[in-house]
Amino acid sequence: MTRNAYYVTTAIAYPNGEPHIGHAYEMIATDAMARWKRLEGRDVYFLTGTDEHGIKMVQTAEREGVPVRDLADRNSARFKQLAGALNLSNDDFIRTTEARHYAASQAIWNAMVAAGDIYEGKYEGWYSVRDEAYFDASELTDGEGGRKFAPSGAPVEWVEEPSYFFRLSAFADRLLKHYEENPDFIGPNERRNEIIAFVKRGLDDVSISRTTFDWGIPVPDVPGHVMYVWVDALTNYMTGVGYPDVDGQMFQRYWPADLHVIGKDITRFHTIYWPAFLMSAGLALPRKIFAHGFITVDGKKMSKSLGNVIEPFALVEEFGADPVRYFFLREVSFGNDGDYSREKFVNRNNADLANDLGNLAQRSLSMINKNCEAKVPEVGAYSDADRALLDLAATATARAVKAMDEQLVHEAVAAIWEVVGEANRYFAGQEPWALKKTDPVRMGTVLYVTAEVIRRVTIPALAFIPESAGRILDTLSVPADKRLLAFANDGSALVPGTDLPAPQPVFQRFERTKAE
Ligand code: ME8
Repeated sequence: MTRNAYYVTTAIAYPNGEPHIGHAYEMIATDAMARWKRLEGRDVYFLTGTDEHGIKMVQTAEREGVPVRDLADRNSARFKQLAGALNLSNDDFIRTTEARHYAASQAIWNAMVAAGDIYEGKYEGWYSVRDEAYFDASELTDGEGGRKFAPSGAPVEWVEEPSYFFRLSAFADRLLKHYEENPDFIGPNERRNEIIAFVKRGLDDVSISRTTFDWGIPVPDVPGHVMYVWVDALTNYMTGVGYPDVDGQMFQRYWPADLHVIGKDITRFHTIYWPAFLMSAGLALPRKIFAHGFITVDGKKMSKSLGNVIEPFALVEEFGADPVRYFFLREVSFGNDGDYSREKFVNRNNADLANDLGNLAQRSLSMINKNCEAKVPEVGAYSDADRALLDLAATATARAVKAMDEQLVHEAVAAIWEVVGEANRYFAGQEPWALKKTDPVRMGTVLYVTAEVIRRVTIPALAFIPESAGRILDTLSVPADKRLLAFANDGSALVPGTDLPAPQPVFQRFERTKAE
């Protein structure tokens, strides 16, 4: 029997600044997947949160002249607020500064010690604070004044410290075997190929403790050492389901995770370090890690100096959560980089939401309200066009299910909106307003088919634009317990004679230039 539980996570963001549009994007996409699995009837657990330790947090706090805990509290609250603003359906929000997470991180550390995979040594090397990684001298480039830079362009400094190491080098073969036997473990394929090539070159052991600062989780029984932030960060996924209580209900039910959604820059940590830590600790590996691309603004990398940073709160405030969600889900091929521009945003919103879905729902439902006593119309005989449209909706949902299983969110949205487009052509072609006098029975059938197709597309749309889709289903009097994909078919079609409330417009048009 395939299990019904489904555990999905986002990466946990660093709260060393305000959330940006890249963070919002990852939240939106992961939420769409979580909601989709719920629509499929799965028992979903969805975790997001903040990654609050590490040198970056310490340095930002120093620059701002605030205690690091205050910085973490302030910005973590903003991420939590963003989850609310974007209408995320997360079941928990984890902070790595919580006591439960200390317990989990120390437990996995102890398990790796017991397995003989942690040893004491000394670390010296070129370290980039921004990348949080040491680099080989051969990877560095020389800059002005003898300074050296990592491949990312971040400056590096020579660091020497006593450190504990994780025996990652011993895991290369086991990891390669795992990738081989589980071809879906890393997605998309491009990332999988990169990782396999990287691991095949051999792995170095990793330094996993720090002594130069104390903002971290203490290494058990070793005063003066805190864990390297990635050891504790990755462990959050297990803390969220009750680790170290491996016999507990939550861990039994949800671990291993079905899907970690992350950005492409942190693929190595998730597909090399994380499975190796888990293998060492004797724990099951997540089923899949999927890396999405990066969001640029007007074709450029977002940066404070370019002044093109798009503030997710400002977007939601101006446009509302659903148009923002829709834009990113539909416009960006999940797994590839994507671009935000106001023009593209407004075009998408106006075409797909305000015109195609919004106008169709408003026009057809207003006609029903006026001409069919505000009840689901009676149906005459179906024409070929009626059947073709209803069938198209069924196949589109099936295509969307398949696409969502492969994290091709944009394809799932496109499949559903293809039906919306077809329904518009159908409505315009059938001209129900002209049938009013000539053939009222046929008019009722056309309005019925239109309303029924709106129901069929709006159920899957609940994953993408939950609030608006919910309001459309309200105006179709679809009961709450019938809002699952299993009901988006013939057997649960609208019942003629059902009372319908007066329709209210659900979407808005926006202007390409912002009013000052
Ligand atoms: O990496 N477009 O935190 P983070 C799309 N704490 N996604 C982006 C992005 C952009 N422009 N910029 C960042 C961390 N992201 C760690 C994660 S997980 C155990 C620890 C994504 O705040 C990024 O790829 O730098 C990552 O998945 C997430 O936002 C958090 O990034």
